[in-house]
Amino acid sequence: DEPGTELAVVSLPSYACQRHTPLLHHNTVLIDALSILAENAELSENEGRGVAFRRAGALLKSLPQEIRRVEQLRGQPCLGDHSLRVIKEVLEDGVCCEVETTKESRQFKAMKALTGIFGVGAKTADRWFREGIHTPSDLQRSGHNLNRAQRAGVQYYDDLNQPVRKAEADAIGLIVEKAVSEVLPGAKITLIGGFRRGKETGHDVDFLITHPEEGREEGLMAKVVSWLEAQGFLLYHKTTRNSYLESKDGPARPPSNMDRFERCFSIFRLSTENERRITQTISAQSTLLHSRTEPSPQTNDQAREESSMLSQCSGSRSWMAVRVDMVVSPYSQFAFALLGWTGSKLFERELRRWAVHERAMTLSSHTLYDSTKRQYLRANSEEEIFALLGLEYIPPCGRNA
Ligand code: 8DG
Ligand code: MN
Ligand code: MN
Repeated sequence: DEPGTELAVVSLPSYACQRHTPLLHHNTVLIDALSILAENAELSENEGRGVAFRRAGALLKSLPQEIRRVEQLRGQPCLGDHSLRVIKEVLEDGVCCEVETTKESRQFKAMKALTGIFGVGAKTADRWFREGIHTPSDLQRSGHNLNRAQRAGVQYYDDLNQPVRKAEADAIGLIVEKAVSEVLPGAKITLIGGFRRGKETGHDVDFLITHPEEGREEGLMAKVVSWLEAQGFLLYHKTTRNSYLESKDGPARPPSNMDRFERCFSIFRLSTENERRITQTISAQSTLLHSRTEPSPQTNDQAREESSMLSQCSGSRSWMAVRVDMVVSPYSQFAFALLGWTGSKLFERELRRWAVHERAMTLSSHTLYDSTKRQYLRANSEEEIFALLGLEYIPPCGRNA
């Protein structure tokens, strides 16, 4: 044995929000195996099982060293019998039978391909799978009626299944910044989601928008979307208005984990030419905000035509479709929205679980409610929210659970 491999690792705290989970870690092979089983559970709508595998994976991501023997994990939380069995098998045999079988299964492959279509969730994909539809092409041939989101999802399938790179996220950031400053001077945008956690690629780009004067942000999303649409930047968008003020069940308890901000799920048309120019502009430390070099307006129909033409003669693409999420928050809720939308999804879930079980508090992307004091707690920064929860501050790069 190499020296050091038998060293017991200090036992880590069990909630992911109590520890740092870096982007780069030491147990990729084990985590990949557990992620397959988590994904399969999620696609089978077995949420509890999915979370168990995700928690086990996140624990391994937090470990400061590579695990060589399962005994090194003795005393660690979050590792159930099933996860330990998988880990042991991978360490001893290089692969885990259950993981390999899952990866190769027709159902798993089909469910992944179908839920890879924007607008298609596990329920719909499962129904289609039972009808013998296994791929997006099967779906197109089936003649099923698709909703607007799903039609866009099929149309831009290839682009949307390419990882979005940081440079592209930055290019879109400048476009959104321009849109926001045009329709409401003084409004601010923040890059959230995976890119804020330091990821170099993502499945989409997420932005949070606010204005320092409370109330000025009302109706902002519709204006931003109109501006973007008029400039030809949007291939698809669905805007949901703020339902926070109308809620009857109290702000700390929105239905499920969905929040009630004004938001927009969209697909951007990012000109690759534009991206190159913008990236150059960023490196030159200047800003696009005052230049007059937007791409010429183009209608959705033109874009669509171009898309189908280009898919026939690939290699000469001048633009790409990119998923973009935008959320607008009132200034007073900004810190909560920032914390709630930075992720990861598991980190968020762990924060809420910690709040309820360890502090008798309810955390949402709007507020923090203290059930013992029966009052809402205000906060102006993420640091303050961690402090109110009795947690050490974990910066975004440590939230990659
Ligand atoms: P990726 O895109 O890089 O693949 O990963 P990500 O950025 O971490 O995932 P995401 O799916 O874009 O979600 C970003 C964060 O936004 C994540 O922590 C969960 C959060 N989020 C949603 N939908 C909602 C919602 O309806 N309410 C709240 N509060 N948060 C949400 O995705
Ligand atoms: Mn994201
Ligand atoms: Mn998103």
